Amino acid sequence: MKSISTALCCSALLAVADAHWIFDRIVYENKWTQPYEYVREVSPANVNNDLALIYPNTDPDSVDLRCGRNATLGWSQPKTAPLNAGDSLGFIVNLASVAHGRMYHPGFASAWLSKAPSDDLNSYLGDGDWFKIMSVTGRTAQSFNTSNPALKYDDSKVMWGAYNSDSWNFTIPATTPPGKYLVRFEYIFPNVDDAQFYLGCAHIDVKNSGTVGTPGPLVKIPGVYKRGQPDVYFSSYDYYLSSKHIEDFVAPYPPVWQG
Ligand SMILES: *[C@@H]1O[C@H](CO)[C@@H](O)[C@H](O)[C@H]1NC(C)=O
Ligand SMILES: *[C@@H]1O[C@H](CO)[C@@H](O)[C@H](O)[C@H]1NC(C)=O
Ligand SMILES: *[C@@H]1O[C@H](CO)[C@@H](O)[C@H](O)[C@H]1NC(C)=O
Ligand SMILES: [Cu+2]
Repeated sequence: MKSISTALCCSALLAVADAHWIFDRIVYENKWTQPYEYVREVSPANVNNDLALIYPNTDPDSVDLRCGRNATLGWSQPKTAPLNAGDSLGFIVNLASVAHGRMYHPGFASAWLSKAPSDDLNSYLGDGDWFKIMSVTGRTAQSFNTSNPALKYDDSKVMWGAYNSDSWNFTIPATTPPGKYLVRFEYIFPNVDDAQFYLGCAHIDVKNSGTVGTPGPLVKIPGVYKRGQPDVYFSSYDYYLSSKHIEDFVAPYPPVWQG
């Protein structure tokens, strides 16, 4: 009996840990770049196992909510990607995750920008203003193809648009003011108790010789979420099992800047 319950305990624990990931690469000029080439490197969690690197953040008040664990500075000195306002960019799930390089949990994703006060992105703490430039809740044309009849998909999960994708692409708004920015990708696996935040930040240099807008609303990270707020701390199954519809789910504040 004892050995059976031990086996159950540990394989279950492993399955949970397996389900984590980080965003370690960007899609730049339509190509998959290398891990940490443009993305700030993160540090493993202080837990004694191999999957510590991809352990998610569950503390909405932590500075690690900005760019991942120990990544408020660009200590790994990633490259800065020059691009034009209006160009597309993407973030990619790390391959080493046992989640097989995919966003394994049902949930919702977003992308954000914060302009550095100087030209030195590595020293920018990300403690300035942030605005949201993309939000995906339900399925879009970019969501993974579920129509292969040989594969059985869980309807309660595939209704979330970025679920099971290996990457997600978006556009830097056409009227983004020029400058050096942190671009942040966030995937939230909502939970009643401990919502999980999956994060990554890359360094970009936005050129814009055309019309320049006024980004907003502006928020601070951390500060943008409060533990227990109902649009983060809920069960993703609520939108499947109850009369709620995914189309009615409104991602947490702030709304996307329509620049
Ligand atoms: C994002 O763009 C890259 C490069 O074109 C592509 O390989 C990838 O499949 C795209 N991701 C999605 C989810 O469509
Ligand atoms: C955390 O970041 C600092 C730079 O701020 C770096 O020197 C250190 O190696 C990092 N810690 C870990 C555990 O990687
Ligand atoms: C999705 O997959 C189905 C079956 O595998 C295929 O027939 C269809 O063309 C695919 N759709 C897209 C948009 O790739
Ligand atoms: Cu997980």
